[in-house]
Amino acid sequence: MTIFAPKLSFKEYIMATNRTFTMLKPDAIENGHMGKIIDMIIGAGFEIKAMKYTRLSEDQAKKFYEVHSERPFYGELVEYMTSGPIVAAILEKENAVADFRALIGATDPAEAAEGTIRKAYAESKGRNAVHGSDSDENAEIEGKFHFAANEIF
Ligand code: IDP
Ligand code: MG
Repeated sequence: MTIFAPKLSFKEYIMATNRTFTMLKPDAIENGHMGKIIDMIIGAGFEIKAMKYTRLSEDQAKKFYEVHSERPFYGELVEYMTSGPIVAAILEKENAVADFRALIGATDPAEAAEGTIRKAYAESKGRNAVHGSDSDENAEIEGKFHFAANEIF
């Protein structure tokens, strides 16, 4: 990756590398873990730049997980992600994407390390409590998918 990536100003580039996007998924809300998970996120040094309690429409969930549309679990994933409210948030911290993926742990809670959010709160590989962007590019796309410019601080 080049420092001065096309279409990004230097300021935007710096911002992008320090931000990630998360969702507390329907199982986390349903199981009463919202407050504890937000507490873990803040305790790990992430600053909340945008946050909303909302519910994904079927169209939104399909679009958000479009990259998985050919996978056998896509239908189940869309159904689950629209089954109840979520919390969407943009988080800021140095090295945000990688540090947040470390905080949430492996996709399957059976493989997630001790001390991670998924180890503590995920039910299964599908119902795994929390989403975390996998790259700076996706963090920006996913953040913009959920928030208007005037909702981001
Ligand atoms: P990630 O959330 O750790 O990045 P991905 O492989 O990108 O994991 O999958 C996206 C989401 O799809 C997972 O968080 C999980 O909710 C769901 N998912 C992934 N693999 C499976 C599976 O094998 N069965 C059911 N759901 C799955
Ligand atoms: Mg992923």
